Amino acid sequence: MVDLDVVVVGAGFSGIYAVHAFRSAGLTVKAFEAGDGIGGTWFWNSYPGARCDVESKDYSYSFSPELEQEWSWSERYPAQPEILRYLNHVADKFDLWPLIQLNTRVTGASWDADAAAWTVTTSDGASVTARYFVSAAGCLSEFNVPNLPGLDSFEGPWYHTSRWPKEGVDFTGKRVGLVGTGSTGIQVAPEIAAVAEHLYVFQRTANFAVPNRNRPWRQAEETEFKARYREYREEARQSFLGVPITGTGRPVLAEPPEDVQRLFTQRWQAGGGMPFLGAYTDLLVSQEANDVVAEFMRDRIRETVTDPEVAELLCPRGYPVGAKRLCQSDDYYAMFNRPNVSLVDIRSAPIESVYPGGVKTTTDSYDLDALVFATGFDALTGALFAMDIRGAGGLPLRTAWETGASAYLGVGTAGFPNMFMITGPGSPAVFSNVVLSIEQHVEWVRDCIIWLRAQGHATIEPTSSAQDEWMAHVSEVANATLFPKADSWYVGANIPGKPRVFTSYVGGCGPYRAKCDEVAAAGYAGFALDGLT
Ligand code: N01
Repeated sequence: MVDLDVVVVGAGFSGIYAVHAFRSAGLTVKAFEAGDGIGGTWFWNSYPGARCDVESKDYSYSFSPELEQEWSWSERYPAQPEILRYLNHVADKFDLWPLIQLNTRVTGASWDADAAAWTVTTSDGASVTARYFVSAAGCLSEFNVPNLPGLDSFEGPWYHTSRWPKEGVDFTGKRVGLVGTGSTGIQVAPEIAAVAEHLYVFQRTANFAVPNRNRPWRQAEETEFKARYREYREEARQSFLGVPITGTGRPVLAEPPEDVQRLFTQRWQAGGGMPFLGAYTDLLVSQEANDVVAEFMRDRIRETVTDPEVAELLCPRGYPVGAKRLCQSDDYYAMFNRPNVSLVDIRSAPIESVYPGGVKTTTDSYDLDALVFATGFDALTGALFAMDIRGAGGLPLRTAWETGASAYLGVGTAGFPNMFMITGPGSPAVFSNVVLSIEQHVEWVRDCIIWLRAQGHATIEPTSSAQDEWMAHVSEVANATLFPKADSWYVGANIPGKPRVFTSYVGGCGPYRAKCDEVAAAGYAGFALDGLT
């Protein structure tokens, strides 16, 4: 006797929609969530300044026209507290709370071939069995703190942005060190600088950031937009990024330079990263084209930051724009004009150690009262490896993916029957408006389970050959772009010892959706059913 049809790991955007979709399809389902609230990324990353870089009208569920009509976003880009309120509203509206167990981490899951079911163990010492095991644990969940000698001896408090104290932190009058200048560091820095006595930004790699131009979402604009929401969502589903973007459709290298400057200036003034990189067709595939946009952006930094030496240090070099996630901020670069902010170059003089009163680099010491790490995540695989997942024959997922993650369409992996991943490796998730990707994955998995039941199949798993073929395609598409060309979490370069593999599908959401639909229409081609190929 199996307890449930489906166990879902996590109650972020993915898990919340998964429990709703599965229950609506008549399946018994339960989600386990480690946090004491729902929201996933938006629950944990409550640091000051946390805000989504996808517009609120896009970064929201599309599955319920009623929900999208009744919910009003207050700003163009939603801040973390508002997204969390939205997700709690969704859970209330669709009565999802009975399906979610909070404060419970999934510690392991193992496949029992005889029972054709998963046994899932949780941090409260309990276990439950289910026909299907669905990880909705997120791509950026396992946070990463650098292994700095002496960190234990630091006398002040230290924080990782992804585990921010819910009661907040008061940096007033404090000397604060911030390590990390990715999307998170760039958001939190101006907030700390506004109150701290002094902020030291320890920069290993300078990052590109475009302005947000965040502003309130006006009532008239909202009403007008909501009148064509359905049409817009359909366009988004078929689009490349999950957000319809209008580009010129032409390569930048074929354009007169003054036209290029005019268009980039317009898009810089309008704000947002996607329209900027989507302006021309070759920006993410040709280094020469990418250099044009990089130089435009470096010019904006030089124009903003008054100290030319600091400006030069802030100018990113050595990797293409977009190969690390393009950051968005209205005030990061200008923050360096404040007298209480110093930029510390830890590329040329790395951090050597932490001492009780501060941080020592190879050339200087910095006395600090508090330290903030915005040092990112063990992305894509970290949350999966944090659970002891064992597939057919007891094979640990860690072993199966020793040389890099591999999954068919990003939803399933060979040797792990009846296990699905929402936004897994090999999917376009992190290169898209992830909410639309999540909906597509969840609906595909839901339809697959319904089909399996209707056809009387007990198990499904990808064949190794279909998986290898898909991952070869993922690599081929990625290698035709500049995306793999930076040391970023996209390739696992931020985690010492992690295999360097680019596992995201950058062929676009629309084509990916079409491929998934084609596989389903062909009776789940590339999957073995009931253990048979
Ligand atoms: O993490 P990151 P993040 N010593 O990995 C540095 C999403 N997100 O949390 O570049 C010194 O990008 C590291 O330096 P380097 C978004 O998808 C979205 O900022 O490796 N420094 C880098 O500067 C994003 O991409 C939003 O040389 C060390 C930083 O820490 C993803 O989350 C907001 C170090 C890590 O940058 C992750 O962003 C926030 C070390 N040992 C996040 N280790 C929005 O929607 C790492 N670093 C706006």
